[in-house]
Amino acid sequence: MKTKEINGFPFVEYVRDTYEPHEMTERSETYYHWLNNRRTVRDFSDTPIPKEVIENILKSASTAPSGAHKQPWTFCVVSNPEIKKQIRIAAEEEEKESYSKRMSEEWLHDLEHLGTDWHKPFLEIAPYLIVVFKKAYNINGEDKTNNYYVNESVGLASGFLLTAIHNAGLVALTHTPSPMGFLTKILNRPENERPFLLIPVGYPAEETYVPKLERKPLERISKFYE
Ligand code: IYR
Repeated sequence: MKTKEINGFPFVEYVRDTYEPHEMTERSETYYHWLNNRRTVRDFSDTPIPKEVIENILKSASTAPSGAHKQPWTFCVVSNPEIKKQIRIAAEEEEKESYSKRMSEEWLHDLEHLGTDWHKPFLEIAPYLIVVFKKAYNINGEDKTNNYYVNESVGLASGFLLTAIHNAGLVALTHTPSPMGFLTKILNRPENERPFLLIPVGYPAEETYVPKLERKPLERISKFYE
């Protein structure tokens, strides 16, 4: 491995996989078709998953770029049935309140086609709950240090997490019970961490249906300036 110093810091030579244009086209198309099969799933099987798979998925998520390479995230992995139950009870309490009082008519209307409601049985059924926390700042003993672009960074890591889950042949739900403060309490997280997403992971239930969705075509999601 070739190395050198830049401004007194160690750098390593970046070694790339590169492809001819035709191969690049084929690979990018194959990847798109593979990724287009990812779906958010709400019905999980309780079939166990090797812990090592979850560990690899987390390592993949943590390869995401982050502001100043601070990696401002903690992935809490819950498989303990008692803790899952506590999370379900607390989430359903908040969701009941949201669906009946806090969400607007327009919001409820926008969700109708997804078939969601306040019941969250998947929080106990899925073998793993990955609770993503963002670190607003770092605590090192008495010292506090900054993180940068925290939402962007943790959003990117969560995206990497979802593709890693898809690659393992598993499914996930990006769940956002609101407000999420109960996760800080139940998981006993420090004051610098804020809950970001709650992601049940597992195999899909034996017979699983997902909403029939259309994805926006390229023309509606992009504009080329040539
Ligand atoms: N957090 C609620 C409601 C909900 C909100 C959106 I925006 C969704 O895309 C789906 C659900 C819930 O998880 O049910």
